Amino acid sequence: WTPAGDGDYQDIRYETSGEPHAGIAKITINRPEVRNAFRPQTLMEISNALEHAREDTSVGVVILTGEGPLAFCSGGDQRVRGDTGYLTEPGKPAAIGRFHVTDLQIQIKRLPKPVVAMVAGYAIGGGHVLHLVCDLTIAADNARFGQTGPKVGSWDGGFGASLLRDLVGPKKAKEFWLLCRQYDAQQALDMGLVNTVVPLDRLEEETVQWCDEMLALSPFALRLVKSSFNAHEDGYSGIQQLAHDTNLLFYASEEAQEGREAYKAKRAPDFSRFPRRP
Ligand code: 2NE
Repeated sequence: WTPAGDGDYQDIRYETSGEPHAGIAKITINRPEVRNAFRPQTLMEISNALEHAREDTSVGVVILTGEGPLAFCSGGDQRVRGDTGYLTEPGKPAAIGRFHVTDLQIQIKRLPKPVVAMVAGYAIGGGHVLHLVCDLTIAADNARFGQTGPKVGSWDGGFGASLLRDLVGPKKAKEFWLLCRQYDAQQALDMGLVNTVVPLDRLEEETVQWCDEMLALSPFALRLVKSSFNAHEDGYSGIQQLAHDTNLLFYASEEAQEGREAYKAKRAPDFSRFPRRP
């Protein structure tokens, strides 16, 4: 793994893979002293790294993970939780809170490349929702999953409810939120919450193998697969994404180019040579 991106991250590491596994970007939440809880800075850095991964045409798949074997992510850092959201400058009396994680969840879902959650240890609270919004989850056998919101006076009624419900069904999803229990890796696999469970010492090897398999496939087909799922889940915004993804392909056609060339040449477009497909 080679450091990449802006390079001056405080809360994360952003790295890209080399041969023979080139094409993978890895974002690691690096706050193991708080079980990789996120503060606004963490989320802004992940967002920045995702933007790098998106723009980097050598990257085909992104891994999101947490530093160390104890936690993927334990959600919002409760030490910087203010009365109006999470604070960027917790010491300041006039600090205004926000939920930066909302934008990040959407960014992960919209990223036109697969994002794989590589989970060792706890994926809890907002950290659990982060794995939900990833496209795939590879869990180590020590992984533990759960929501804690109602214990700490919070909840995520967006993706934390809807995606969880899609994955495990409404009764089980409500159990997560109404009881705040934790579930081990095997239970998570049995309920369809994760894609596979592997021994902790094989977690990265297995995740990289899954990434390599995706990297061998058509990148544009993967992009459309991802946006097809969003079209179903995200209403008009999801349809918009899929529509513009297909527009990318249409722009490459002579038919679309005839419209552009005619406009630039200030002449009427001639679409007569293009078939009206059955
Ligand atoms: C994750 C869990 C289950 C781990 O337990 P354990 O026993 O392995 O570790 P421990 O001792 O609890 O934690 C180690 C250190 O990390 C800190 C702890 O306070 C402790 O610090 P020290 O005592 O060593 O100083 N730590 C862990 N999680 C933290 C957190 N989220 N914020 C700040 N410090 C944290 C266990 O630690 C746990 O249950 N953690 C809390 C999980 C939680 O409730 N997260 C917030 C949910 S709300 C949320 O994420 C959210 C939302 O609902 C809506 C929008 C945005 C965010």
